[in-house]
Amino acid sequence: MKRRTFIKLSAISAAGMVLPLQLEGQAPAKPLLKPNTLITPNADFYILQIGDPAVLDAATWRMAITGLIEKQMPPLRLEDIVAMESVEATRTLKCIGDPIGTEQMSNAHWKGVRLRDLLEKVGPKPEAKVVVFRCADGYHTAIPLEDAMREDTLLAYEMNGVPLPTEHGFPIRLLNPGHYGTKNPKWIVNIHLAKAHESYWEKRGWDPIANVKLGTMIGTPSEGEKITGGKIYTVSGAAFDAGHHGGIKKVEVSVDFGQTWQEAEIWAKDTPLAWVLWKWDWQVPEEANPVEVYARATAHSGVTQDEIGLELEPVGAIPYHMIDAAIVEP
Ligand SMILES: Nc1nc2c(c(=O)[nH]1)N[C@H]1C(S)=C(S)[C@@H](COP(=O)(O)O)O[C@H]1N2
Ligand SMILES: [Mo]
Repeated sequence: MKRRTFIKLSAISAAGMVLPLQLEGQAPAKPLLKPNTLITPNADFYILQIGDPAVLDAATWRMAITGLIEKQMPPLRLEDIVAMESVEATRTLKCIGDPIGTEQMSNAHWKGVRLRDLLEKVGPKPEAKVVVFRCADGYHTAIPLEDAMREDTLLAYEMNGVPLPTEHGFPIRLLNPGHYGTKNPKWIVNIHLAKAHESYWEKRGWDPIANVKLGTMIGTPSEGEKITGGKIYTVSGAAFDAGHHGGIKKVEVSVDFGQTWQEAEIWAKDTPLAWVLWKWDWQVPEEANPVEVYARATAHSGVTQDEIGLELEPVGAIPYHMIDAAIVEP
């Protein structure tokens, strides 16, 4: 943009007119919305595990299905899985240990196979109650057989159009809808059917069910951000219920300590198994002041996020996200 044009637009903006955001400044240093894409690029997707990522070789990797099964099958190779009927889905992952509103939530487009298609080949015995996943890094976790047989429980081998990156579980990880990251094991080397199993994190006190709780994160503003008074500022973020309450119906923002709430615009969404992205244009008051920005989600079932409270560890947080920021003079 020519400098003269820029000055002119800035002047209009300072007078309080609503300008398209992209015209407000030259090459803004940070995105105006956060998240700013429905699909998180692989390079930005959060990464979390108990140790170092396991580095596996597709040529030698094998995954055996063992335990309470009717029919033995030779350990599977990656090409056996890729040869099966594939499914694609957009899915959000969120960490159970995520303090309210931090960065440990991302969304990708995945390709894989239905876990149940594999389990049907071996035939779980009637006494099998859980499916245990053993991973190359020593991690292990179990899910109820009932969940494993759901149509949308997937073993993924692609993430955003490329083979699963090493950090995200190459060659195979589980995508277990409705459940926190703990129940989405990476680098799987064995699927074992059993009567019961105590998983890695359960041994350390975390919720064995790990159902994702209704939640919202505020991406902009960030903690401590200085917001210019007298202008439009776009408050933005993501909300997710993992399908437990029918998906996100609306997101509201408060900049007056929760006295009044303004409905945000949901500008990107997929199925309830993916987050929704929202934004709200705030006409920031002129006067310099500290400000708190809150955001809360309401799901289609009618449930709304609670007022600020304690984090409900170890079952995952539900109280709404709150950002401390400051309005500063232009
Ligand atoms: N093998 C293995 N899988 C794992 C973990 C792990 O430590 N080892 N951590 C889990 C946790 S706690 C989370 S939040 C997600 C994170 O997945 P990501 O790194 O692809 O975002 O992986 C899950 N799967
Ligand atoms: Mo996690």
